[in-house]
Amino acid sequence: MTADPEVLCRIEGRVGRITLNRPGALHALTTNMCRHMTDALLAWHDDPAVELVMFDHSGERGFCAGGDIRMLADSGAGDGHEAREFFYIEYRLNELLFRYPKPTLAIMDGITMGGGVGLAQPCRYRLATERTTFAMPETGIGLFPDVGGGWYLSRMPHHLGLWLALTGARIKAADCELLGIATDFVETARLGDLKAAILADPPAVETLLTQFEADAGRPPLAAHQDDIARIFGGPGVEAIVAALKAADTDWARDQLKVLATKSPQTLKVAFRQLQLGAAAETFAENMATEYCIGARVVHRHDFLEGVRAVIVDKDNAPKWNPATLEAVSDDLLDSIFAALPSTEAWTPLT
Ligand code: QUE
Repeated sequence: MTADPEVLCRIEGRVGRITLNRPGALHALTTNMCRHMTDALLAWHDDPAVELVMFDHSGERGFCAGGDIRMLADSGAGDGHEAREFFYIEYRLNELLFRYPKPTLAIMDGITMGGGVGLAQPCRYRLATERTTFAMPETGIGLFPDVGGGWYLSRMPHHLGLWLALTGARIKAADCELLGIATDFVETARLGDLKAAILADPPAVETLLTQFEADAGRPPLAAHQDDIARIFGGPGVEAIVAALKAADTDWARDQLKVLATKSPQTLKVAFRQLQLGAAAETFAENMATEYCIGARVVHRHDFLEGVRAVIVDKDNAPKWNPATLEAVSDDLLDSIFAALPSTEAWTPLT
């Protein structure tokens, strides 16, 4: 380990504790961070000294903003090897967590987006605080809502997961509870005491969460869930846009404005991804599909342009190509979703 590791994996008491430690980049995940977390989880898998795994972050500024997308874009502009390697390792970690045999807990205190969602959602206990901001913002950079989005988002009630995927909406703790994204709400100020209590007595985690649980308040999304259920239950992205136009409400106009800023290609990719994810029989099957998508979209214009506009130049004015939903053909989508040769396909850890 270097003097300042990007992720800290150690045993404290009877808890395997993983602390994201890349505060300068909002703990955005690198390939090496994913490798280290995987190694720790494999080492703890059959170690009786570890009774629970806890994910948290160092510093103040949020749990995890996503992945190292500058690296992904640099790689995608070339041969894409590093980008595919990142997805391969990250998705193996996501899938390992999904079927991990010990209780797992993630503390989503602050920004929890993209790659951070992939760590938190497979955990049994998912804590939100008043500082939690959750989103899958990838349609805004021409990527796609990966790390299991096809599985989790398509299983949320009332098509709310598709709404999250397409709009990239940021939601707070009460909405996270409404959608099942968070299992518990705890005030940030009490997290230190809660963590200490869990580290001291991991089998008591359920009791402790009940003791520390606070009220997240009313979920603002409840006011829109019927509209979302009706409109986002449409048969495709164009149908959803048409239904929003027909709805003729301030809320619907706001959704249209948001969707108009997103990559048309990614909107259609995400729609198909969630359809396939809903039908997937296993999480691993879903991740193999997402890996196909990832291997293709990192090379495409919209991802390179999205990262330029949002992350590099910060002009927030990406020029998408194709520029309209109508111009995103089924042939293009088929090429993005086509199975990889078996020697290149994603497989879960054994
Ligand atoms: C979509 C994304 C990401 C994003 C913004 C999007 C993402 C990501 C970051 C990010 C933010 C702040 C940082 C950083 C990365 O932003 O994945 O290093 O300091 O990691 O619209 O998918």
